[in-house]
Amino acid sequence: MDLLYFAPGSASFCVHWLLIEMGEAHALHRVDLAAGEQRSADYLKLNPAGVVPTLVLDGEAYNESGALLLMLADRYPDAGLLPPTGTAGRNAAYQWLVLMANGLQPPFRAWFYPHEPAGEAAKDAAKDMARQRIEAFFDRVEAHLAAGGPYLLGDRVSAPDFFLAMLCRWSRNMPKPATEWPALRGFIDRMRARPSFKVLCEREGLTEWVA
Ligand SMILES: N[C@@H](CCC(=O)N[C@@H](CS)C(=O)NCC(=O)O)C(=O)O
Repeated sequence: MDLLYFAPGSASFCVHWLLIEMGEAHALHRVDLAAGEQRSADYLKLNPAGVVPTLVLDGEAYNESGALLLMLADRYPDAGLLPPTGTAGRNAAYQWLVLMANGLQPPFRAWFYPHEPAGEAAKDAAKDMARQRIEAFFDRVEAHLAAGGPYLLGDRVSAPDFFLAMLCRWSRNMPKPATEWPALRGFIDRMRARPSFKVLCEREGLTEWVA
């Protein structure tokens, strides 16, 4: 059975969500981030970066939430969460996932771990830069969704949407949360309305940013 190492509300959120959305049986291991379990010798064997998520498929451990979404969509094609290989839709799915993993997730990491880019003394500057990069990215997604939404690939939900919704949720306590962009707000409301989202929040014990 697929096994997900997760921590509530973290980067594992979108992977857990997809497993629930697809209705696939899976086991969960909750990683105690506060206790530093992610840096234990046993966990580092599964995830050398010492972060969640890790997904174990057929006995192999895999890392990187964006990549895990693609693996799951390929593994369970009946869920229809990626367009067929070689089509423009599939190309757009790769583009958006890599774009978000490169351009949106890293400034969130800097926002939540502001000492990492340049040390404790530069935390405020790191947060300010992170906020600007996140807002600029939301501007870009807003224009895209307004022109061709309501989802990233148009009228059908796909794996990258679960990644985007997770990242939007991370902005909920920022000065300008994703819900302040109108097309993004519509997207967020659609994603929050999915029955799988309710189940996910219940399973992870989350009460914030629940529809
Ligand atoms: N790019 C990685 C990022 C993973 C990541 O930064 N996870 C955070 C939680 S959102 C984590 O495990 N933090 C604990 C730590 O860094 O000690 C992914 O998407 O899988």
